[in-house]
Amino acid sequence: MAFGLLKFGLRRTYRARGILPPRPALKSSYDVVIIGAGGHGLAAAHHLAKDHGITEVAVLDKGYLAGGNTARNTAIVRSNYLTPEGVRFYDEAMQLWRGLSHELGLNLMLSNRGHLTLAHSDAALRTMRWRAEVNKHQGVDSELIDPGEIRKLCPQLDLSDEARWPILGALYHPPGATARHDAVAWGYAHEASRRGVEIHEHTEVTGFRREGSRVTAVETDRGTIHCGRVLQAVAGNSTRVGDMVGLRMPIRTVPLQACVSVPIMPVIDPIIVSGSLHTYIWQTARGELVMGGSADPYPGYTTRSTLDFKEGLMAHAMELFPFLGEVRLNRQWAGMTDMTPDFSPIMGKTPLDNYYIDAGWGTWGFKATPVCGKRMAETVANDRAPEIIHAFDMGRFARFDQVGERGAASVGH
Ligand code: PYC
Repeated sequence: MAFGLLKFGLRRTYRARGILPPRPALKSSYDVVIIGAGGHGLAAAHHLAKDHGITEVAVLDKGYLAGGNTARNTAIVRSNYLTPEGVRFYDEAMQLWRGLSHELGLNLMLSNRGHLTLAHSDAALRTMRWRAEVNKHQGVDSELIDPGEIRKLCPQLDLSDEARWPILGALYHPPGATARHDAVAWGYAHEASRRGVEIHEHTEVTGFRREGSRVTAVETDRGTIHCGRVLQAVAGNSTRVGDMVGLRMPIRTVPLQACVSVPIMPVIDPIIVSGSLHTYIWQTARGELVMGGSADPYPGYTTRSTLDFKEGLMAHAMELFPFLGEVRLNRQWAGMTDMTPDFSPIMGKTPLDNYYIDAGWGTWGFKATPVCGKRMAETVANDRAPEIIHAFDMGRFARFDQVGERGAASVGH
């Protein structure tokens, strides 16, 4: 048996497809340097090459491919936001998600399971109704449903009147889905590098050279790279890299924790969110329950897990699903979220001539990956932001023209 396996492994007939070619030598100049080899940076690289024919591109990352928030998020995709600008943007993301496995030639296991945001108070019901109306107005499928309909979708929820926070209704968003987050990064990386983009892991940006408002070179721990244009896509480190180039952004970085249970029988079909109870939960195809809640109450760059988070989350999760008292946890982890004052991202051009920004994603960077990649590539290629991201420009804070999305959050901040 062992010999047979070895023979099979050494045979060239079934060679495993590597995601990336071996790392090339770092060149002294590129047309575009992308800082950050997470989902967004890789998606932008893919679209620069595929849609705009720009392939002299280096994607740099101080760590390994998708080792930041791309691998740490909880893989939920949805478009049931609160503002027309947000709904339109995430709806384009949902359209792209639907064709993405095909586009990248990799099964991203997009699983359309529906998304329920529970309301436990009249004020929450009002917000859900508001969201449903904005969603419908933008052509997005969302509606307010009552406890009877919630029971049909998720009979395991405690819908009794005796619950400490009885469930009064929910915003139901049938397109809500999950996707395999690591595969998203691998797919984009493979497609981008197949077209000539270079991906340089373990290459840390240490500074920039500027001539006036133009960035002429990116300094790294592997040498200086002269650049035509630079795109920054470093979720969780946006202000640190921004400071190096001289860009100040109204961003506060906060750890966000999550955890996963041991696999159990299939019990929960939709994604369940309770903003008031700071809890969300869904079940993977393997049977694990993926759970999360509030961002940590203090800013910081740590990705350590805390007992405090686990205790708080579990107390609330058991109010929704009392059977969780019998379920063991398997793993707990954290990512870093860049919060803006209005809970919307910052995308587009910057006061620097050739430096573009993709930042401030808070708790929803993963779901925006395909649309952000496509639209940021367009911005970099044309030196002009497309209409769909105009509302998210950096200048909105100075104009007092914010895009308030706090009411659409699944996790408390
Ligand atoms: O916005 O759906 C969401 C979400 C879940 C976890 C973090 N963000």
